[in-house]
Amino acid sequence: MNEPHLKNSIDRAAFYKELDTLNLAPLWEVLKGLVPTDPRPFAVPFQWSWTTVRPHLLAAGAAISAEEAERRVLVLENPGLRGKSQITDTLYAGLQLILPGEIAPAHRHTQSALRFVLEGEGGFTAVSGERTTMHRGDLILTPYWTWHDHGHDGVGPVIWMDGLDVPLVGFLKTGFREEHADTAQTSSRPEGYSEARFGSGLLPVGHVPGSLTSPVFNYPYSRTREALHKLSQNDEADPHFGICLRYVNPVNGDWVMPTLGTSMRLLPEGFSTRSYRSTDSAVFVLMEGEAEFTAEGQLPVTMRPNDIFAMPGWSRYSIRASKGDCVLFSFSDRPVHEKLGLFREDKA
Ligand code: GTQ
Repeated sequence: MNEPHLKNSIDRAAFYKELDTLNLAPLWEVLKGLVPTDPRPFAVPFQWSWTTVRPHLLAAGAAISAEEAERRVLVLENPGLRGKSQITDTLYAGLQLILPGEIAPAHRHTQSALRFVLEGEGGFTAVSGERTTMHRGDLILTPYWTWHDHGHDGVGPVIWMDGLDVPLVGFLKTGFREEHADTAQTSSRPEGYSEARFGSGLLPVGHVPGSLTSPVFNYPYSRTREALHKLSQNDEADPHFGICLRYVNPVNGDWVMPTLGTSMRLLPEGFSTRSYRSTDSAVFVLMEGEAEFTAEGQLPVTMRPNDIFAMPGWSRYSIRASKGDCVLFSFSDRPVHEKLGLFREDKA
């Protein structure tokens, strides 16, 4: 063989083949892709319409029980990531259905999960021995490695969106899961205990956090909504975010979970946000009003209540409150970007 230091003097194809047999590869063939000039998500901006999806979720209720399924969920699969159970390059989201009398059995896993409630009354989640009742618009947390089961004491279907950091935990190969010995946990504390202890602007003196997740595990919509409306009577809407509040871990002021950040915004009727992009990818759920989402390279789409929109990282978008005051929930992987010094935003 020729001496490799004599540049361009050897047959490159044969050389690469020889490298390949040794589990070696030339960086210069892939460098620009490995270290891109800017982020290139596989995910595309995409909307799921509630009126289209809901009947199929109810059909899943006829196809399988919550107990057999363990979690009866239709995964929201981004068209750019089919077959991977991902709504964006870093996030998982699904729509979960529970019917009266059913139990989604207790388990725990290292993935962090949030529930954003969309429909129904009487559903509940139990986390670490405490139940919380679900109402539309509530944000409920199941911190990593905590036992949780879901149930339903009321009538009619209960539906919520699950948001998890499954792709992130999968990439890090840090996924663990256990099934609980009992289908449902027994309550060890009364409902409302965590709210009294951590969610009333008060903290127990000497509290030592046992987790990176907020100990407030239900952030009720009634309070979030009231806060936004009160602010909207006084404050100017931010040009990029409108009236926007993030959910906070009262123990440390951080986002509610180490990997997932959540916020709720109000856009007054007719308000248009200025064009924005950031490195984190996000999932939006419209709560009230109607909004027109315009994402880079796409025609505007109309979002109606309970519609869901996936926004890949570093994609430009703007949002217009096209009918009524618009209330919009979102979650994203921003806390991870911030902790790693990778968060960037670009405000036009
Ligand atoms: O409710 O625990 O959508 O473990 C995916 C995985 C929901 C849950 C999902 C889960 C759950």
